[in-house]
Formats: sequence, C-alpha cells, structure tokens
Amino acid sequence: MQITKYKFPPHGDVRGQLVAIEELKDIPFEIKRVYYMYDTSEGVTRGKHAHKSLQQVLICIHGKCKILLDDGVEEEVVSLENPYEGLFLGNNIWREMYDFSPDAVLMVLASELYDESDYIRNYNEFLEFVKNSKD
Ligand code: T46
Repeated sequence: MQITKYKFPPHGDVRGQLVAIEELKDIPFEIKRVYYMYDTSEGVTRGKHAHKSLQQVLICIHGKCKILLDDGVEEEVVSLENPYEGLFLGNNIWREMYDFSPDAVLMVLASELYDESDYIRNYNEFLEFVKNSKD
C-alpha cells in the first residue's frame, strides 16, 4: 500500500513555529471542511469505517496517535506525532485511529462536506466495495 505523508515546512523564527497549508498546493484537494478531535478517552479506537469518495489529510497538531490503514489487502500503521506532518487518506481505505495521548488533538482537512451516505461502516461491505471498484 502506498502511504503518502506530507512534511509541511514550519516557518520558524525566534517567536516559534507556524505551519501554513494551502489547498491544491500543499495538499491535492480543495478544503471544504475542517474538523478535529480532542479529549479522546483512554483506550478508545475511533474511525472503523471507509469512505466512498472523500479525501482527507490527518494532522496530529498536538500530542500523538496512531492510524491503521487497510486497503482490503494489506494493513499499515502510521504514527502521527508532529504538528508539521500530514497523512493523506484517500477513499477506499478502512481507517482506525487509536493510541491517542491524553493531550492529542487530531485535525482533519477534508475534500467534501459531511455526508453520512459516503461512509462504509461495515467491514464486509468495505471489502465488497473495494472488490467492485477494481472490476
Ligand atoms: C474519518 C475519521 C478520520 C459531524 O457532524 N460532522 C463532521 O464533519 C464529522 C466528521 C462528524 N460529525 C458527527 C457525526 C457523529 O455524530 O460527529 C460525530 C462523530 O463522528 P464519527 O463517529 O464519524 O467520528 P470518527 O472519529 O469515528 O471519524 C472521523 C470522520 O467521521 C471520518 O470521516 O475519516 O474521523
């Protein structure tokens, strides 16, 4: 599975760091939505779904967490622990977010507005969807 991880250059000076992300330049889509999760309870796994068409970039802007990506054939685990790193998550990828540190803030840049009909929440349906997408 190809994993795309971005390293956004921090504009650092004596005052500290600043990261800027521009749509279609630093990431490959127009940003229609931004959301973030924080105060994640210990031991929790979030996600456990895939998307039919949504593209996203995940950035752990504080603390750390792990992301499991599953394309229906293989699995990879990516650690996010730097505020200047982004993980691209395309459609057709089952994702699970876990091992959140208590101070973790996971921010997500998304290519589309929220649409429940884009979610695949059942793993067997996901496998079927991936299989049909390849036909
Ligand atoms: C994804 C992973 C990485 C909204 O009302 N608007 C939104 O834009 C989002 C993302 C969620 N919600 C509501 C829907 C649920 O009642 O917030 C609640 C929690 O959402 P969900 O259980 O889907 O959250 P996660 O952390 O399991 O998944 C989220 C995204 O939903 C998903 O697209 O790829 O983060």
